[in-house]
Amino acid sequence: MLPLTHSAGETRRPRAVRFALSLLCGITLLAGAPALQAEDGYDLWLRYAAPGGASATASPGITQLVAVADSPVQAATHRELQRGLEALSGTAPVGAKTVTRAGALLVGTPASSPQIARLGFDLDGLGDEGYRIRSAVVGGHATTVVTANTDVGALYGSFHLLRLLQAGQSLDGLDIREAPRLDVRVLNHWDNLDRYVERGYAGQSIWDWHRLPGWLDPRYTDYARANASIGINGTVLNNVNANAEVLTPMYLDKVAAIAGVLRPYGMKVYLSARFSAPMEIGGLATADPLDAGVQRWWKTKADEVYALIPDFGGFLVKANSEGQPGPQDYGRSHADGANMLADAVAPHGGIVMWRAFVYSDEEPVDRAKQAYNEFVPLDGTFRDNVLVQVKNGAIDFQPREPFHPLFGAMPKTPLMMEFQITKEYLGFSTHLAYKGPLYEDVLDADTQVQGPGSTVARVIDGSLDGHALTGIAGVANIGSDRNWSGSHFDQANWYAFGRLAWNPALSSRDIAAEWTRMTFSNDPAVVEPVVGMMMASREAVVDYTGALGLHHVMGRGHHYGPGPWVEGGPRADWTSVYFHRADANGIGFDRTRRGSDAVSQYAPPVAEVFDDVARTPEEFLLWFHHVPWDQPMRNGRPLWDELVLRYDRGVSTVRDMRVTWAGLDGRIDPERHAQVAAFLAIQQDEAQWWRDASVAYFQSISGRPLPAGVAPPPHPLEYYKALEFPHAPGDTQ
Ligand code: GCV
Repeated sequence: MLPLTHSAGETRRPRAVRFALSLLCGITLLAGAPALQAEDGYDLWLRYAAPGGASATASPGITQLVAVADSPVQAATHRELQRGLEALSGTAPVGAKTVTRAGALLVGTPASSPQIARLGFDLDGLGDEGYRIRSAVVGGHATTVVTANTDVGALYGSFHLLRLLQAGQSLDGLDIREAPRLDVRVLNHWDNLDRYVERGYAGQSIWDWHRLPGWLDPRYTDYARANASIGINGTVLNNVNANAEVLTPMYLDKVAAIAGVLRPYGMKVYLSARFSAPMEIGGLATADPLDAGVQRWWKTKADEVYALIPDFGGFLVKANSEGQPGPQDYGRSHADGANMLADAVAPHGGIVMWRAFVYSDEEPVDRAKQAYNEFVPLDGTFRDNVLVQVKNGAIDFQPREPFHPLFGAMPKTPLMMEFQITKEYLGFSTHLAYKGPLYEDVLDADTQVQGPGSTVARVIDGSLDGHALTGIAGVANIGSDRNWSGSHFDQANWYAFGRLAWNPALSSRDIAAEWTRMTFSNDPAVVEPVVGMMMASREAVVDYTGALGLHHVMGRGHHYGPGPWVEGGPRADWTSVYFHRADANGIGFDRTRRGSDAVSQYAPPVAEVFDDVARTPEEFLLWFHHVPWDQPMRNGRPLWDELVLRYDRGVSTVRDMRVTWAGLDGRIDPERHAQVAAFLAIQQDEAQWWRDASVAYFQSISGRPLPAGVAPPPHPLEYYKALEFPHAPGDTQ
C-alpha cells in the first residue's frame, strides 16, 4: 500500500472518516480488487501516485537527491522533490551534496552547483524561467540533471521531471529543453474582499482576508505549488470589479503576506485597481488621469506598494465597462488611463494589464464590434509596460465564439489573452466541460493579418509583431472547496490553462491525457475513456446550450440554465433575443457587410469567409448570419432540423459520458468516482432541461414540426420561463 500523500499543513481526515475509509479499503482488498484509497481531490495532479497503479510501489529509479536548499526557491524545490520521490517510490530519497552513485538526481543552476557548472550545459535562450533536463554521467555515475539559469527555472524543471515520473516514463536518454513562450502567465481571481467570488462555483475565495496577515492558510502554499507545477507565475488576487479598499494600508499588509507565501514558487502578486480609488480612499475630488494630483497619488501609492512588496507585478484594470469607473468619465481615453498607471509602476518594473472588455453605455452598435472600435484607434499609444488584455471572443466567454477581432488588429500594442477557467457559461462546476479544446481552437485560429499562419498564438506570444512583453490570463475557478475547483474535472481546466500558457502549441488531447494520468490513474483502461469523455465534453455543452453559432442564450443575471426568451430590461445587449434574433423566417445575428458589418473587423481573407453564408464554418453560422429555418445545411438537413438534432446530440453525449464513467467503477477511488457520477447525473438532467426549454422556445418562434422521431419537450414553454434561481451561485452581488 502506498503511503498517503498529504499536503503541506493540511489536517488529516477526521478519525471516524479514516476508520470508515480503511474499512472500505479492507473490504476491497478482501474482495481481491486493487486497493484504491478514497481521495477528496485536494492533492490535484500532485498526488505522486506510483505510475503502475494505486496499489503498486514503484521505484522512480532515483537513488540520490543532490540539490542545495539555501534560497527560498531552492528550498521549495527540494521539499517538492523529496515529497514526490518519496511518495512515488515509497522511500525517502537519500540526500547528498555531490553525486556519488548511479541513479542520482542533480538539481540546480551553474551558480548554485559546482558539479552542474562543470558540466557546461548550454543554457542560452532559456531565459529566467526555462530549464534543461538531461541524462548525463557525473563523476562517473549515470545521473539525471535538472538545470537552469535561475532557481525558478530549476523549480519548473523539477516539476517537469516529477510529471515524467508520475507517467512512468523512463529517465534514460533524456534531453529536454523548455522555456515558456509567454512572459506573464497569470490567474485572475474575481474574488471580493468579503470572500464572495463573482462567477465562482467552488465555495468562497481562498483568500481569507479577515484572518490575514496573521493566519497564512497552508492552502496558499499548496496553491503556489500547483501553479508552479504548470508554470503559472502570477496571480491577480481581487475582482476586476474592484474595491478600492484593497489599496489601503490594512489590505496591503495582507497582500504582502500572501506575496511572501507565493514568492518561493516563482509567483508574483498583482492587484485589480479601481480607477476611482484616488477619490474613494485618497480624498481627491477627481480621478482624471491627466490631473497632476491624481498622477501623484498613484505614484505615491505605487511606491507604498513596492516598499511592502518589492516584486509586486502591477495592476489589472477594468475601466468604463459594465458600470466601472474609468478615464472616459473625464473625456480621456483608455490609453490615458493605462499610461498614468503604467508611469506609476514603471520605476519599479511593474506592468499594467488594461482590459479591452468594454462596451458602451449607449449600445450604439453591435456589441461584438465595440471593443475593436474603441481600442484600434489607440494602437501604438500605450506605454511599453502596458498589455491590453483581450477576452478570447468579442462577446463574453461563450461555449464557442470566433476569435476576438482585436487579435491581429493592434500590431503596435502587445495584446494578452484572457480566457475564462471558471465555467460561467458552461454549466458552472457540475457540468463536465473540458475547456482545453476551446483554448486550443482560439490559440490556433488564423487571423491572417500577415498571411496564413498569423495565428492568435503568434499575436500573443509577440512573434508576429516583435513584442518583448507578452502574457495570458485565466479567470480562476479556484475556491475554498476541498477539491479547489468545485468538481474534480474542473481541475483539468486550471491545469490546461497553465500548460497552454507555458506553450500555446501543446495539444489539448495530450494535456488531457497527462492530467488524467496524474489525477486519476495511469491505467490505459482509465486514461483512454476519460480522455475520450473530456475531449467530447465541450462540444456536448455547445450542442445542448445552442449550437451552430448561437450565443448568449442563458438565464438572465445568474447565467444558470437556458433563457433564450430573455428580453427587455435595462439594455438590449443584455438580452438573448438581441443575440439570436429568431423570428418567423429564421434565426441568427446578421454580422455580414449587409448587417452590422462586424465581419469587416477581421483581416480580408477571414472577413470574406465569414461574410459568405456558404463558406462560414457551420459552427459560426448563426453568429454571422440570419438564416432561414429551412436553409439546407451541408448534410442536406434544414437548419431547423439540424438545430434540434444538435440539442439531442448534446444530451446523448452526456448520457454516453455517464455510461463510460460508470464503467470505471473500481478503477477510480470510490470517493471521487461517486462525486463525478453524481455530477454527471446532474449534468444529464440539466442538459435535458437546456434542450427541452430551448426547443420549446425556438419552436414557438419557428412554428415548425420537430424532425421525425424527436421527442417533444415534456412541459409547455411557460413552465421553463417561470423557473427562477434567485440564489444561484456566483451571480454579481
Ligand atoms: C467581472 C461578464 C461577467 C461578469 C464579469 C464581466 C467581466 O459580464 O458576467 O461577472 O465581471 O464579464 O469580465 O468584467
